[in-house]
Amino acid sequence: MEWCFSMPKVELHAHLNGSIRDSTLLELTKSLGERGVINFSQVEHIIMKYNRSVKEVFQLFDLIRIVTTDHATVTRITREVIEDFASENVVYLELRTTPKRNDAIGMTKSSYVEAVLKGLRSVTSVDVDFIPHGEEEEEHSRTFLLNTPPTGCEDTNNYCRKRIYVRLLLSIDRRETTEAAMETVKLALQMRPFGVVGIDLSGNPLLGDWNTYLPALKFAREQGLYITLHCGEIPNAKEIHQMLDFKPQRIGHAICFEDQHWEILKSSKIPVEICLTSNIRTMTVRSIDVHHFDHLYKAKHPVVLCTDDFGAFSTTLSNEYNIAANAFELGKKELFELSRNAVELIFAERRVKEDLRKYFNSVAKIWE
Ligand code: 6MZ
Repeated sequence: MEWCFSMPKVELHAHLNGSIRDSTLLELTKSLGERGVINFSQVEHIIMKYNRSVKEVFQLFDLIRIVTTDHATVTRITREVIEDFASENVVYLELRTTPKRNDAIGMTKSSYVEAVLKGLRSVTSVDVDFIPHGEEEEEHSRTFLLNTPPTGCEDTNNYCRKRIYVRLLLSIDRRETTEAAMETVKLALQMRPFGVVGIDLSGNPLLGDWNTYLPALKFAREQGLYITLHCGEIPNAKEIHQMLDFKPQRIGHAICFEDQHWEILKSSKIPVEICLTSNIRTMTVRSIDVHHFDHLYKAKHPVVLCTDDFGAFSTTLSNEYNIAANAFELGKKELFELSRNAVELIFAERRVKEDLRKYFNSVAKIWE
């Protein structure tokens, strides 16, 4: 576990509101209870439950939505999530979140994203790079990570400060209409100068229809945004086919696939974001020893280990690597290569990728 913790890591599938610290979620929920907005005793069991079915997970998300949707809270949880990932040596984080409207407090999708950006700017304990770099920048200026402190350096003085790249994906919720999905894509385009690199499709897989989001996803792609889709969380052969035909740059989960889907996936080489704990906890995969990570990894298909919702599933990215190490008998070198290969799957601009490659090369000897 120590290796998994100290190894530099890349997180590509993390939902902001699923990654709230337990302590923060309890504090916010209690405070709303005290103010009479919610009945704490009625929702406490949803928060405290350990194994949740897919349905119960989305009940929790509905509760989180009530608890967190105000500007100050969005800013706070963004800051905490970044601090938490940086503290376990995540050096590149692609954080996704669904822009939300809350008319009662004057929140628009745009002001929601502004609150996230405020959270990014408000991190003081680690150095955060979230503004994209122009092609014209000098090559030598892209050494953000090379100045990262050595493993084990714990002081919080300037020399030992951790560094993390953060880029954002805006999520379309499966409950949304075509117009609402389009609004999110337009917002993502506006926010590109502030580190928004792509679009995610997520939300309760039991709801919604692919054709509703397709126009917005096509538009996003035409405009050069990257796309990742939650795909195959429940058995839905037709939709899985449609999603793979769309050829997104990445997909999340890929659980309820049939032979025909594996064939298309492998020939199209679409990378898969794998969330082991999430899949086991939601019982969409029966047990770790039958998890599809194993066959994708052995087939050398591009995969990346991710947390999904580290708050909702009480995990960390280091823990996900540790689980993979134990379940699939991966050694230190294999874990490091798995982490390093994720750099090739990021959506950030070329210079970030180059800096990450250089950084992983510079620390590789420790793991070889
Ligand atoms: C599908 C998921 C998810 O966007 O409010 N979300 N969607 N499958 C999953 N796997 C279990 N985990 C999280 O973060 C929370 C939202 O992300 C989506 C859901 O829409 C959830 O409400 P944001 O920051």
